[in-house]
Amino acid sequence: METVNRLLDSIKDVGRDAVRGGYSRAVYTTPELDLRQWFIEQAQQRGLDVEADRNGITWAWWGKPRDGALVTGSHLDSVPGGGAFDGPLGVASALAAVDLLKSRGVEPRRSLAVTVFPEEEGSRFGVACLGSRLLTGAIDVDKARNLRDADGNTFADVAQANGLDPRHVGPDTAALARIGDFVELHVEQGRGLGDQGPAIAVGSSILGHGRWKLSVGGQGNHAGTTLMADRADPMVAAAQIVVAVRDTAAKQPDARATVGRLTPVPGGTNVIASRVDLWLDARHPDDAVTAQLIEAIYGAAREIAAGEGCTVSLTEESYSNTVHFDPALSRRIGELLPGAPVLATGAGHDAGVLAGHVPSAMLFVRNPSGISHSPEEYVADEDASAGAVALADVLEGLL
Ligand code: HGY
Ligand code: MN
Ligand code: MN
Repeated sequence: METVNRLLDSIKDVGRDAVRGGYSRAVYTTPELDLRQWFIEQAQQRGLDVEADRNGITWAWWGKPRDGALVTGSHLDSVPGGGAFDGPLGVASALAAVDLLKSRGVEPRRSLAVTVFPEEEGSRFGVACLGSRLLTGAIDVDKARNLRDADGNTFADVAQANGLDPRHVGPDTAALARIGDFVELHVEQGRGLGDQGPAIAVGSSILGHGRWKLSVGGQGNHAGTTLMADRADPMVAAAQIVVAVRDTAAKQPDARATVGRLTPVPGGTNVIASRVDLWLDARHPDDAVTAQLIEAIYGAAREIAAGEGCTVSLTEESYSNTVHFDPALSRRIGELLPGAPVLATGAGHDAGVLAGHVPSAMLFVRNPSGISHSPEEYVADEDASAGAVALADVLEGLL
């Protein structure tokens, strides 16, 4: 079995979710911490010097940590019930690529680092790419410190419990200066590569995307003693809002809008909820269109809520503009991977956050069904191997 597949196989039981299926590896939970330890051991076995920075980003160095290094990596955290490849494929491929470069006798002319970014999915604290946003200053540090998980734990407390000093998280110009070029390999989350032909594509851009929280307020009450005519049920309003989200986005070509998470409060079977929180993920290539989409959705939500005797509020939780990867770097990568198609992606990545600060690029590896953020996400062994070789070729060409 090729190295990259062997590496993925060695973590295949970490964080399995027996209820949802797939993997649940939220940042700073046991499965994700176990994967960090796995990464550190694998990197050290390759003679890489491992360090964690003040934002919890792990760097494994081949050569001295210095400015202008070539950096590659991805993330190890997952969405709830996620697939085996979203994140870990990029990390395992980077480790396998280091093996290939060493077996080729490559003597890097500049340092190379393999990095693991924490909380890329935003599954625990609600903001995607939290690690790279902190590194680049793309998130207000106080806002970050006060982000809370579902149990009410703040990011500051959880980070502190895991060895970080919350007073020191935030923009890190010294660490950022060490990134001369950043290349992230990732499973394709779509079917651009299809079933035939090249298994590896070069990324061109990332769709602008954001997350908003809608809170629908109603009158909590007893499910048995409250007549239907006497209700202000936020669950009924929320259900209509979910459909309105779909209907509004469906009218806007190329828009995507999803309500993937909905939490009734208090959430009892025999209780009319007093509040329903729902989270909206909306995306479009044109950031102005996304803004109009949110306006339209919020307008519809206000009308629906009023019709149900309820209220509704909307709060933006995070937003990332559409990003185009570095043209020169992407062109160079295209030369190193002749025939590789160029694909845009609708998924966010740390490479997208970094792209505003350092030359960044991405490689995508074929996922036959295109399904992701699901246990059905899949990469064939031979395509994963091809991805590791492609990454090694790119790194060799850039070193
Ligand atoms: O949500 C995204 O696009 C990414 O998978 N974090
Ligand atoms: Mn990912
Ligand atoms: Mn993802």
